[in-house]
Amino acid sequence: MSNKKLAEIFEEIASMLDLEGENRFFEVRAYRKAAMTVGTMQQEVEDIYRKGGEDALRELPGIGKAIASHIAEYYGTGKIKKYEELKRKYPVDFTGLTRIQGMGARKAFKLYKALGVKNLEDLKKAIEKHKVRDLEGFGEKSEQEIAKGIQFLSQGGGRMLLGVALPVAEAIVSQLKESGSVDEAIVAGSTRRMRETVGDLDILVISEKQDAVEKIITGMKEVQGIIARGPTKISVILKVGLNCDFRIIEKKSFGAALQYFTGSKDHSVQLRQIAVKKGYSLNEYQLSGKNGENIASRTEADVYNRLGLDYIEPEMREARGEIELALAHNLPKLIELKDIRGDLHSHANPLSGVTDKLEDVVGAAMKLGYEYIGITNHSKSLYVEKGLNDRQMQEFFKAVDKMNDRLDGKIRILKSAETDILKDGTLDLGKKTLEQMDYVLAAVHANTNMGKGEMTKRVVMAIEENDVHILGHPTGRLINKREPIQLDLDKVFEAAKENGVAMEIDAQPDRLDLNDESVLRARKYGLKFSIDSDTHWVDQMQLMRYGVGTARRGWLTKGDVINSLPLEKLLKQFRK
Ligand code: DGT
Ligand code: CA
Ligand code: CA
Repeated sequence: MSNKKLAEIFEEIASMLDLEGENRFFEVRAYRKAAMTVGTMQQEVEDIYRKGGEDALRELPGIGKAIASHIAEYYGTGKIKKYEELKRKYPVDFTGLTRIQGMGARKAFKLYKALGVKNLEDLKKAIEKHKVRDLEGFGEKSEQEIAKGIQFLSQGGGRMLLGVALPVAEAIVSQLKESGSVDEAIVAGSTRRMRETVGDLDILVISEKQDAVEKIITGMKEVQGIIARGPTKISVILKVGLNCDFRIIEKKSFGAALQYFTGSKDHSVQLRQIAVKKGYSLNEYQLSGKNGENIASRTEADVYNRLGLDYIEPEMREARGEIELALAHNLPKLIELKDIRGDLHSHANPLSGVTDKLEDVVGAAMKLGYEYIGITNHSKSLYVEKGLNDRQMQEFFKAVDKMNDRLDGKIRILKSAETDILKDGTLDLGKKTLEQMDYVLAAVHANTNMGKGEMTKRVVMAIEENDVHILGHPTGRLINKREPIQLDLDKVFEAAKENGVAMEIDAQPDRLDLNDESVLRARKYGLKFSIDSDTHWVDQMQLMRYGVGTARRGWLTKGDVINSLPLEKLLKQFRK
């Protein structure tokens, strides 16, 4: 059984315990953390359990004795008794319903008690009959917002987060490579382009042993079953709920095929038009000359170059003007993961009980070879995150100073905070606290329903009136879950440019905020960016690559990104 299912169960247990009353706070936290750990892990929890038992499970962050025994129970009996018992009392599909923006478990349970709504289908019907607006605590506006939320969900339906899909694709590719029956295997399609969500996986395989390849594919634990097979293509459905197309190709067509199946479709259409103008033709086998002769097919670079273009990185292939730049030999040199020298958004809140300890976060940053790690705990008004007040912040900074002394320059911990931007555009921490920081990261968290004018004023004010250095997750969106706050981004970019404030690209796979299109737009203002993992526990530091992918989709170079600077230069920039 998949990690995802297990994570959903823990998340539901947390929600139901939360409904049981205030005194379950710590239990709720524990199950939430377990859900996060399991839901974002690359390895299968089942494998860990089968190999190392409960002891191995307890080595994982946030998995204590009780939860380890639930996991064992689950893989032993297929059930978790505690979950089943709670579910009898709360027979509601919290997982499905809470995907709607603004719908927490509490609201969902209210709808169940009042209207018998158990799942999304029931809720849709209740809304069509306008039954929700008459409930206490809901009203007409709230009914409309729920309807909007449901629609928003259905538009994104079927596309999976890159952060979930890419690790699966990589696991499949490495099994193919290790099998000995293939010469090459590579991920293509939207996954290779690092699109924030993917419709299906596309994997190219060079092999002359089609039967062997098919056998390997059907034997993989990720694969649920075959949907279709032809002479060069096998389509399967994966257990994660995604389809995967395998294309088996010949070595000599590798470049042409990789170009074709990486897409995007619009990019490839433009490329073919260029071929046609030259009297050539281009398909998934080769670039053909006037007499049908093969003039390029082995590598992608050959194909682009023979058409008179420079090689275009996959992340840029979206028909957004990259073809013109490639023709003019004027493509930007995109930033790479190895250019990142530190992370400027991470959490290590000593009070939260959810985030990892400071020394663990710092240790993980050192393992990645970072020169610096900025710790940005939440500020006080975010009480659900146990945000720190001024005094607690200052105490935390003292602890950071001490640790910096001990570290003796091996890595530098930077003092900061994810300071809440309040409703009126002021910041949630005092001037004295702000002055003690190496830099200030500020972000909107509460009162997110403001209209566009008001919200823009709030954010612009925060940028102009304060010494802010980074605007954190500028739009607040959660992909397929929560719509962005209403913001006139051009006004924000202008103010940010004027005041030297960097825009964040938050690398959490469900955020990717700013998104690729907004990055592309912000880039025109000559703004700087900070690509951050927003780590809540150390495993998440690995998420940086999704932020870099988004930056590359927005055409950013190393020079555009402040956390590619060496420490001294970065600090100098912050002091300006
Ligand atoms: P997705 O799966 O919706 O996230 O997006 P893609 O880009 O992976 O699209 P998909 O899986 O339908 O096709 C994979 C690639 O194959 C696509 O990027 C370009 C190529 N392709 C598919 N259909 C066509 C087509 O009709 N014409 C051309 N030129 N290329 C196509
Ligand atoms: Ca695809
Ligand atoms: Ca496909």
